[in-house]
Amino acid sequence: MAFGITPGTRIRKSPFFDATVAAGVTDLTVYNRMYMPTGFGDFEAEYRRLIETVALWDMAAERQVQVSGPDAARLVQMLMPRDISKMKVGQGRYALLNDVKGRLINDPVLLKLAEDRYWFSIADSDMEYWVGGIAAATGLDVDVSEPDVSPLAIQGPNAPAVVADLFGDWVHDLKYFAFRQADLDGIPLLVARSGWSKQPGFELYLMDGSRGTDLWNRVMSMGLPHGIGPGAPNVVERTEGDLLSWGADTRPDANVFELGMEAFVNLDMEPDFIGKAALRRIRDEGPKRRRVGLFIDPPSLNASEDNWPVCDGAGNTAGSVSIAVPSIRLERNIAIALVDAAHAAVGTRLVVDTPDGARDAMVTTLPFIQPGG
Ligand code: THG
Repeated sequence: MAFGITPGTRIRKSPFFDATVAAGVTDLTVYNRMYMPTGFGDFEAEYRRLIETVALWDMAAERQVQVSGPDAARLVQMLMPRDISKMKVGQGRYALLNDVKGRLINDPVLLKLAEDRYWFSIADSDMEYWVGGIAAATGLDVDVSEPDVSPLAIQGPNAPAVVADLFGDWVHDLKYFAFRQADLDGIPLLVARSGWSKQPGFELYLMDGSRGTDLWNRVMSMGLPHGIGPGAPNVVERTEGDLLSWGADTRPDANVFELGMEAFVNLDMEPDFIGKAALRRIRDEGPKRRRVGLFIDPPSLNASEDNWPVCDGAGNTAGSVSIAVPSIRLERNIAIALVDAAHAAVGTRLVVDTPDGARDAMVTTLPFIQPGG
């Protein structure tokens, strides 16, 4: 299928948009009502760059929702299924946000900028309305807004060397999701150890949207000796490594227990949070579905665009595929699926209804490839 995206003012351009066009972007998706680059014309080369050297990604569509003011920590804790009372300024946390029914509504990274200021760096759903609505309904003394902040990801085994060349050796001491304020020739930014890949990586949170091209070009030129090139979130690498893609791996009614993400939720802590009671019920009853890995029989498939149905051997619906791709490193078809708990045991034989016909499949453990593997 070949088609374009009709441009228009409803879709916002990233501060890095012009730079990615100059770098030869060929594919874009729409994410948080912004264009987001997904390819530069050679998928295999972009994958190799991420696994073997280093790639530069425009992640500005991971928009920031800022919570500031005297009650900021109280509001964040109401939303957040982990205890934030011990979180220090300069730390980040993976944040699985739930609604009152226990449905997972976003999976941002939470950054603590100050005792009274936090950012949620959000996935693809409208969190400013959610957070702002809760703030208004509770009457807490906070302001909820979108700051001028745009993440730029540097991902791959050579990412630490590139970021150290740019900022100094202190970057090696940053713990995962931790960040520090810095600047590059007067470009204000945060340096964070994070990014949506299983490779070593950093993100630069640009804090002046007029400097996007400057920052992109500066990182590119410093990265050239390290083999840097343009890239994007990689659907094969993320499937191999099992990074959750909210909206793809989830369903509108899916919860953290079904998704296998309950390690990031603390139902036994003292603070209450939205969804806690519902998630306790789900925990006690046991989740009805499970997110699982599948090996799908050859020949090689194209990446899935739809939730392909999954059936058991007798032809009964068992669930659906979230993403199926041909794994480049494993040289076989791999998939992530959401299936009824009865069909989730490792080794269970299932049938996937692909556009190329029915294919036998087998349930396996996630991730397909361990970090460093
Ligand atoms: N960058 C920024 N914001 C984002 C994303 C990003 N917001 C939305 C989305 N991506 C957030 N989703 C994830 C999911 C997983 C991880 C990071 C962002 C991740 N997880 C590690 C893992 O699974 O190994 C570690 C999790 C942990 O131990 O806490 O890296 O890409 N700015």
